[in-house]
Amino acid sequence: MLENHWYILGAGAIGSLFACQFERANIRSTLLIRASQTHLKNTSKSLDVTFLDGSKQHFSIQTQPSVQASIQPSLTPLDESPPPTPIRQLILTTKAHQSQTAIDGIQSRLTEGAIIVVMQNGMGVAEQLQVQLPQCAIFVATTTEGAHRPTEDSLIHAGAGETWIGKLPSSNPKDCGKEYITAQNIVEQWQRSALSIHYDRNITQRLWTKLAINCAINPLTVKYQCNNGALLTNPEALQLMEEVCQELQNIMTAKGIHAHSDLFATAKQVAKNTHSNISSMLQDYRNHRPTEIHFINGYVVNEANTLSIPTPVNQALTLEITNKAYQNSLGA
Ligand code: KPL
Repeated sequence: MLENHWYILGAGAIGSLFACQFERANIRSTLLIRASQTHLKNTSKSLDVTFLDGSKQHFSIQTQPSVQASIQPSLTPLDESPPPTPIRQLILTTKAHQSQTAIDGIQSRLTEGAIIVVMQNGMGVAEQLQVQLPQCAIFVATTTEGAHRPTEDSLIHAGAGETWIGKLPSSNPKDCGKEYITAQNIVEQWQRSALSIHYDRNITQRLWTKLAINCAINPLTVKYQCNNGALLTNPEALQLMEEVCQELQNIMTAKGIHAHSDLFATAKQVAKNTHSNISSMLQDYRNHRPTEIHFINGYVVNEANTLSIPTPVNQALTLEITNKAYQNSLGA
């Protein structure tokens, strides 16, 4: 039986959207946020949310620091925060490259059998957590909900999407039945919210299709400094997009993962549907933040290497974006 309380680690647009939609559905949520944002006490975060129908609502979401007092050097024993509560159900919505540090901050609060749902762009983190936290049940989710935070205390739910939850193949097949039931329970609970939530028995296929789309769009928007839709009128970008998709298709075929549809056609359709979007990678680049390139194209290159499949285009893009982002960070 699931508890009616989720901790959310990663208070970006998607983490905040889930927290607010959960509150509306009477599912308790606590945002775990950096100490600098919480003044080190359990407190709450104000958010003015604009929903899809244009209606607005003010939320006060419970927050806790995402780093325990014992490993936060600036905290003194005089700190008045209550002892950290155990975490039994967690959604990880940080950027992929922030996951390890974020998890380290709360690891000692995770209970035996804690449920962790990893919901972020890119891949590799859930597999890493399966190894690092064998006592936890790791699930993965992928969402197409569109949300952004124009300011620190406002959130806009800009596009209706769908969220799919599933389990990566288990290293221990005897756990499969139990995990299937837990995944179904998570879906049933989250379906009480206004979000569209589904279970996916073959989530790997969905994750790889999403990965292919991110590989084909995100680095190219940084390379050409353009919005998603502009890639479609740039013949050089389209050529690279097609090659990236072909490399992804080769790896997926070798791994026995069937794409939902033709990857290049899907990537072009997503670029068209999100025409005026500034991709998450270009947003990170423009804000001088680290990009997710190593969990997107870089992850693909590593997987391909283990299968001895050539991925020259993904490799070149990984290198180019890494260098470009580094140069950019020097100018920050
Ligand atoms: O997921 C995205 C991202 O920006 O990370 C896409 C699908 C490219 C939409 O912008």
